[in-house]
Parts: sequence; C-alpha cells; structure tokens
Amino acid sequence: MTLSNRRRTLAGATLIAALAAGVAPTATTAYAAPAVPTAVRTTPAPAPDMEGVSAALKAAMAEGAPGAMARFTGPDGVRARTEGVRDRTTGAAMDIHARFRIGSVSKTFTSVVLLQLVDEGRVELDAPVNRYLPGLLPDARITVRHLLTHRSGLADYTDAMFEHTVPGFEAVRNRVFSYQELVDLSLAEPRTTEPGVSYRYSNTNFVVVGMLIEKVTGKPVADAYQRRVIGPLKLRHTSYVHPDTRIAGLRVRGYLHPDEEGQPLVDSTEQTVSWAQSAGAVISDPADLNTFMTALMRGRLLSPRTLEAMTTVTPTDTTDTRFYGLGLRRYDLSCGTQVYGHTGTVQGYYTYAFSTRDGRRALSSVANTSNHGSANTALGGTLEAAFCGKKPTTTTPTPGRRTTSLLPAEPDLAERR
Ligand code: REY
Repeated sequence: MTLSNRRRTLAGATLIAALAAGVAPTATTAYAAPAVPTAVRTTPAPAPDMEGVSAALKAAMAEGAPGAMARFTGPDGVRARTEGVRDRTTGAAMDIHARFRIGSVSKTFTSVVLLQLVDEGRVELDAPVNRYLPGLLPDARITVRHLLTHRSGLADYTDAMFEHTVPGFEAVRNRVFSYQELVDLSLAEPRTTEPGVSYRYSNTNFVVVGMLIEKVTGKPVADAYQRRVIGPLKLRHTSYVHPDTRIAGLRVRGYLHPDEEGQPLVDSTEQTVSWAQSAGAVISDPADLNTFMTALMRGRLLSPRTLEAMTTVTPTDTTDTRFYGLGLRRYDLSCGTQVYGHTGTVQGYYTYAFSTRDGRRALSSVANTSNHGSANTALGGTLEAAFCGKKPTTTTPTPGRRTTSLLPAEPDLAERR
C-alpha cells in the first residue's frame, strides 16, 4: 500500500469513526476517497497532447499575451510547457514555478471553505443568507445555495466599476474596500433575477460568501483558506494577502490590455484586489492549483455529501457543454470528457484550473494578459489538448464512427470569465 493510499485509508477510518460517533469531521480531517466514477471506463484516458498544449499557449501569445504556461498532472506524471516571458522589462522567461493572480479560481477555494462549514453543521445550504447576516440582503428569500450557484440576482458591481478598463482599474488598484462597501455597490443597482430563477455570474455572491465565512468562523477569510485548504494540502505557493499589493517570490507580471486598440499594455501586477477579495484575490502557481483541484475531486476536502452538492450542475449557456455547480464549473469537452474547476480573470491574468472527476488528471494554464477575450479563448485550447489528447486526423466518415469533421464546433471557452 502506498503512503498516500494508507493515509487515505486511515483518514477514511477516522471519518467513519467520527461519523459513527456523530462528530462532524474537522478541517484537518482528510475525507475518504469516494468511489471513483471511472471504474466503468472502458478505454484508457488519452495521453495529453503536449504539442497541442504548446500550440494553444503560442496562440494566446499571438493574441497579445507576453507569455503563457500550462502544467498537466496525470497518471504518467507531470508535463509542463512555458512560452514567452513572465516579465517584459527584464525579459525573464515564463517559469512554471512562478506565482500569479488566479482571479475567480479563488471562488472554488471560498466554496470549499463554506462547504466545510456545511459539513460541520454550522451553515445550511438552503437557509436564507439573512439568518447568518441579519438584514444584509433586501430579499430574505436569497439562500446560501443561491450565492454559490450565482442565482441570487445580486448585481455584479464590477461591471460598472470596470466599464472603462484602465481608468476603472487604476481607480481601485490601491483601494481597500470593506465587504459591506462592495455589497452596497451591488445593492445600489437593480437585482437581475428573482432568487433562484436563473444563473447570472456575479462577484457579489462570493463577496457575501466571504462575509458569511467571517461571521460564522469569527476570523478573516485568510485564516480559513490557510487552516482548511492551504495548510492541509501544503500549497506552499498559494496565499491570500489582501490588502497587500505584492506577489511574493518568483512571480509572473500581469499586463492589462487597454480598451483602445494600439495603446501599450499596462503592468497590473501590483494591486490590492480588494474589489474582489473572497471572489478573486488568491495567488497561486500551476502545481498548487493542480494539487488543489485533484484533492478536491478525490474527496480530500469535503464529505461525499457536500462534494456531490458542489458537482451537481446546471447549464450556464445553451451549448450544453458549460455548467456551474457550487463555486465550480463543469466543461464537457469534445471527446466527451467532463472536467471540473474554474476560470479566472484579474487584470493581467487569465487562468484555467480543471480536473477530471476522478482527480486523476488535472491541468492549470495561465496567460499574463487580460481584457482580450481572444487570448483567453486561445488559452482555453489547453484543456482540449490536455484532456482529449491528439485529435484523430481522419476526415473520411466511417459508418458508425464519429470523425473530427463531425465533432461539434469548439465552443467559445472565453465565456464571461
Ligand atoms: C473584472 C474585470 C473581472 C477585469 C472579474 N474577475 O470580475 C473575477 C473573475 C474575479 O470572475 C478586466 N476587464 C480584465 C475589464 C473589462 O476591465 N472592461 O479583463 O482584466 O475572475
């Protein structure tokens, strides 16, 4: 038995004992690995097409990113690719160990913390938010689950904040907001839907989740990330340093595209990210993101019940390939493989972090630019290459067999974020 298997078995025994005793598992308890859905898999997973991954990174650069990189973790080990530069001034090459701002991939961290509180019986998913934060929201029907699924109807205050990209960014680069100030910005706008009715991605939801975590734990969200995720998974390059503006250690510098064609890129590396906080201010690196997503999928962070809730998804568009669970996206790729994770956009950085449901394969990719959807779409090509492998070259239709020419058109991976 390998060490990690033994650890899981012991953790499983601890969990069973804890559940039998009616004790909620603590943050440091690793959960037993769940039954792996791929038990029914009949063909082996395709090897990642790392040439295809490199081509996607180069395509992101052709769309204006100074650099890009991706790291794949699978049964045959780790494969990484880097292209271009992480610093345009020094010319330093992109480095797979460098840290960057992961934007909304932070929402998955926040969701895990919240769902651990659900596991511990301290928060109920279908309870009104106002039960925990009395009087905060003007509609008492908005539940915790509505926040995590983007179905609260709370307007996204960042739309107005960043209507003009560079001035909007410079106006908040060094600002420190309270959560309440951000919620107030949202509440000054009309709500977008009745609670629960439809999916509308909004940073406000995860700002309120951050408030909820702080209220229930009595501590800053930074403590919760550290104690419940970063520490237990030993994510040494992951941090939440709000409102510090710096990225410690080896870092990728971020370059924001201005709205005006032909204007120079803006170095957006240093900022408080206070406008996002629990909706998007985590810093990490590709290895840590793969560790996080695979650990999550393997059941090391949540009970089977809350992981099931997290991975229960509804569509976010009409392509039938894009879905959202609880702080977690699901993308259905052209080869039929489903991957779970999140995308992220903060000024200067586009990120993808996804894993298969069995946690056996994961990919993280980043490009150091933003406000340039075509670069994000190009970067999204790393997912297809990594998880679907080399595309068959056949173009002659064979009876009973799908060929590349019959595959559905590649959906736009850029989405909103
Ligand atoms: C905000 C605008 C993006 C970024 C955002 N990110 O809400 C959250 C997420 C954390 O979901 C900016 N775009 C850009 C504009 C557009 O300013 N006018 O692309 O860097 O990841």
